[in-house]
This record gives sequence, C-alpha cells and structure tokens, in this order.
Amino acid sequence: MLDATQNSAQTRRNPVPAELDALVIGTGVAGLYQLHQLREMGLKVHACDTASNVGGTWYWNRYPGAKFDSEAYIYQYLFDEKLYKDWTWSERFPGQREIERWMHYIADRLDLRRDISFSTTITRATFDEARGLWTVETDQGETITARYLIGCTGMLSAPLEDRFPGQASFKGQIVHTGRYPKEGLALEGKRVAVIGTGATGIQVIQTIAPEVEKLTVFVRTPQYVLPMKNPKYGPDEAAWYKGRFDELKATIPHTFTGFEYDFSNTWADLTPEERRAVLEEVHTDGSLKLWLASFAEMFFDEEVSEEISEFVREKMRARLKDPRLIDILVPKKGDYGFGTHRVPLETQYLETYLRDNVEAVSVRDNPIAEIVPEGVRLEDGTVHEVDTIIMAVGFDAGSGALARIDITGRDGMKLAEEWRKDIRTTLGMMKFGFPNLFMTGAPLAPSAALCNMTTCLQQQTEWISGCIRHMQETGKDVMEPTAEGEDDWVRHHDEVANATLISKTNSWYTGSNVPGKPRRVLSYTGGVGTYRGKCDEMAKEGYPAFAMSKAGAPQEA
Ligand code: NA7
Repeated sequence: MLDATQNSAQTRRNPVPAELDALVIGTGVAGLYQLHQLREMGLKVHACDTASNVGGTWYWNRYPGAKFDSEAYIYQYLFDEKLYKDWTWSERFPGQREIERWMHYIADRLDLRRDISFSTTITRATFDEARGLWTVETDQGETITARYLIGCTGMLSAPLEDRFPGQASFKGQIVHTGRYPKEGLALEGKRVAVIGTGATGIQVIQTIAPEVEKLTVFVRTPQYVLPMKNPKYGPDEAAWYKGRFDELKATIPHTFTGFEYDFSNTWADLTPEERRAVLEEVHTDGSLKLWLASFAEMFFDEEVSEEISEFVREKMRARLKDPRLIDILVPKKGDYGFGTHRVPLETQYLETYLRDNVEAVSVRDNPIAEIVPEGVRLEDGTVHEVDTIIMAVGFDAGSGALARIDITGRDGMKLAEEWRKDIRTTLGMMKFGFPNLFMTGAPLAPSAALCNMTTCLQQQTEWISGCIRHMQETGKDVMEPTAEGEDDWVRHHDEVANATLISKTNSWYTGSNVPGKPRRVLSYTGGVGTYRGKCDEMAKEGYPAFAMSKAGAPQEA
C-alpha cells in the first residue's frame, strides 16, 4: 500500500473559484463529508485547507505514538455501507499513519480533491449584509464570495505554540505535537524533554522512551489513565465488525457518547461487591468503557466520583510502586475526579517511568519559568539541559481555530472579540450576529469531550446540510440564530453542564488552559443522543430559534 503522504499527492494547487454557493474551511472528518453532501445537493462548493493534504487532526498530529482512543470500527462514516465495508483496519486502535491513509481513501472514493485547495489558509471573512454573502480572503491573494461559510476547523486544532518565554532562544529543536514535522525528528541518542501529560503527552512519552538517550517529562497535573488493549485485527475481526454495520448505524448515533457502548449500571442499585465487579470488568476491557460505560453518577455525585477515582488510583499505584513516582504521577484525592478530564488510554505509560533513562520532574510547585538556550529552566533556577523539546501542551479548544480567522459578521461584529467576552453559540453550530456562518466542532455541542468525533461530526454536517436544503425549499437564503434562541441554548447548555463535576475542574474542557479565556464547559454534556434529538426537533419545528430571510430583505422569525 502506498504511504499516506505519497497517496494521491496534490502536486498543483487548485485555485479557489471566485463565486461559490458554499465554502468549507477544513478537510478533516467534518470538512470532507460536508463537501460531499453539499456537492451531492447540487451546490457549487469548494473546501480550503492550510494543510497540504486531507486529514485535519490526522494530518497535523503526526507525533510519535499518535493513535485512536476510539475503536477504529466506530470512528467511521456510517452514511455509506460500501464505503464502510471496503476499508479494513489492522488493529482495534490504529495509529496516525493508518488513519491518515483511511482519510485519503475517503477523499479518493468520494472524488473530493478536485474541489479542494490545499496549502490555502482563510485569513478573513466579512459578511455583506446587503447581498447576504460572505466575502472571503485567502493567504494566496484570492477573494471569494460565498452564500454559506462553513467552518469545519476542528475542536482541537489551534495549538498553543507560544507557551513559554524564551522559546526562540532554544538552540535545539522545539516542536508542538500538533505541528510535528512530516519528516519526523531524529530522537535517537538525544536528550529529549516532553512538557505535558495530557492524552497527547502520554502517547509521546510511552513511544519515544526506548529510543532516546534521556527523557525528561515535566508533569504539572497528573492524569488518571486506563490501560489499552489493542489486539491486531485479521479477517475474522473484520468480518465481525463489518457484519455489525446495521447494528452500529442504529445504535452509535443515539448513545450518550457516540460510542457503541452506553452507561448500563446504576450505582445505587448495586452492592459494593457488585460495583467493584463492574469496575474490574470494564477496566479489563482495555477501552474507554470505565469512563463512558460504567456509572454515569461519576459525573454528578462527589462520593461516587471519589470511589471510582480511588479504584483507578489504586490500579496506578500498584503499577508504579515507587512512592516518589506515585506522588508525581497519580492524582491526589480532592484534586479532581476521574473522568472530569479527558481520560487517556495508554500502553505501559506508567512503566515507562521505571526505566533508567526516564525522569519525571514535578512542576506543580516549581513551575517552568522559561526556555533557555540549553533547555528548560524552572522557577527555582534549575536548568534541565536537553537537545529537543516536545511541547504536548494542548490547544485553544473549540473557539480557537475560528477565532484565529478575522471574521466580521453583521454590524461589524468580530467573532474573536465576541468569544473573548463570552463563548456562546446556538446548538454549537451558529452564532448570533454571524448569518450563514455554520460551524462544526465548535463550543456548546458535544464534540470532542464525551463524544466519538465522527459520530458528532456526521450529525452536525448533516444538520447543516438540512438547514441549507430548507432554505432552498422555502426560498430563503440567509439564516441566523435569534438573540432569544441563542439565550435559550446557552441557558440549557449551562444548566446541564453546571450540574456536572466537569464544570468544577480545570482543563481545556472549561477553557482554563488558555489565560483569559472566558470559563464555560465547552462541550454539551447532555449526551450525544439527546443533542441529536434537540437538533432534529429544531429542524422539524421549522427552526424556531433562527430567523430566515431573503438576502437584502428584513429578517423574519
Ligand atoms: P491537554 O489535554 O490540554 O494537555 C496539556 C498538557 O500540558 C497538560 O498536562 C498540561 O498540564 C500541560 N501544560 C500546559 N501548560 C503547561 C505549563 N505551562 N507547564 C507545565 N505543563 C503544562 O492537551 P493534549 O494535546 O494532551 O490533549 C488534547 C486533546 O487532544 C485530548 O483531550 C484528546 O481529546 C485529543 P495542566 O493539566 O494544565 O496542569
């Protein structure tokens, strides 16, 4: 099989047509499917991507060890049975290269590349109220008008690259995991620092440790982790999951998290022994089941949260043994509960710290002060000398990617400024003041936290296509949430989110990883199935939270 980077390589950049019905920003999971749907509907549609090829998250995150935490056979498009069945996965949780190849397969099978401009960044978009059109500029000097602008820009695609003072002074290589170079980094025999122990850092650390001369990991907040079981898949397994296509299609979109499994136990109904048996069983599964299919009460009830958290801490302590490592790497009682941060799956991650060439440095009470030419300097003056720094320090989630584009809506409203004041959307797919700007993976929808991304992104792009179809059928061409519609959604979102322990925890889930970002649980926590129901109901009732009009005419609800 061809390598993903060779496969269907785009040698010449497609220019972006000057006049479009719809412009899609991004060619990851959402962008590819959105482009396909709108083209099937007969729209003149085109997509742009900063990247030189398709893949989105799976294009950019090519750091060592990058892989799925969702089972491959559910991280899938389910709109076309043949498309699903003609692709075969090699293991339960495949790595980035295989996933990237799969995204190339999707783009090729749907013949999408002829309508994509790669290496093209959208820099500015301004809504022209008189004509009801977006005027969009690219970094290639093009100006485009489009009726609909659809940001399929990703929930976790705006990397926090400038995290520390002095980064430019470092004399070795310094990279953010979300911008890991295509050609890789030569790490063999090098002294390497990894900063960050989120889902990304964990995958990097466990993967590169055997290769490097010395690995220094800077740990601020330790994570609850679950061991992954990742069996290879052969013809039997492929026949098994392909044979379940109808079943998966019927269940996945309606579960709480868009996975095939759901919460199936009630804490209060079981004895302590029975609860323990459930926890042991889901822990042994080697998947995210302990998080997403054990006891939903862990998200609401402090006592249940603490009991389940202690169960996981106990498992972690047993593997680490060393009290110093336990102190640095195992969350402490009262810090935060299991599952209120994104739970990473790992393979021998904890055992990695038992290696002679790996050092865990706690920066909780002695933070990183700056990067100096030799390496990483802590507040107490200690300098850790390294040759390479891998920054696994995360992203400006949800709002970050679109806020980095200069988007001006009605009455001169700037999206970035609005979101700097307060992060609000309607159903996570539109924003008051920004007519005909649709978005996926944006705040206040279930995307990314507690959701299998393909499930959520298929649903969102299909809903957006439905809006456009509705406008076409009713002779309207401008759509915008009403102020009341947006208030209602934000209120409902907050009510649900603030009842959870997630809202009390610091992480990218609440935007607290970005200084100055308004605090709000970014993802809708009412459940993927419930969210879908609310979106469907909105459409069925004729979009009551939105105003629709003819371009140039006054809006009517
Ligand atoms: P995360 O989950 O935001 O993790 C970032 C990590 O970087 C986390 O451990 C942070 O510690 C750490 N960090 C950030 N800034 C600093 C500073 N200044 N000093 C020390 N440590 C720091 O990002 P990931 O890329 O791992 O994962 C993002 C999502 O991608 C993930 O949830 C999956 O859905 C896929 P902190 O917790 O802030 O103390």
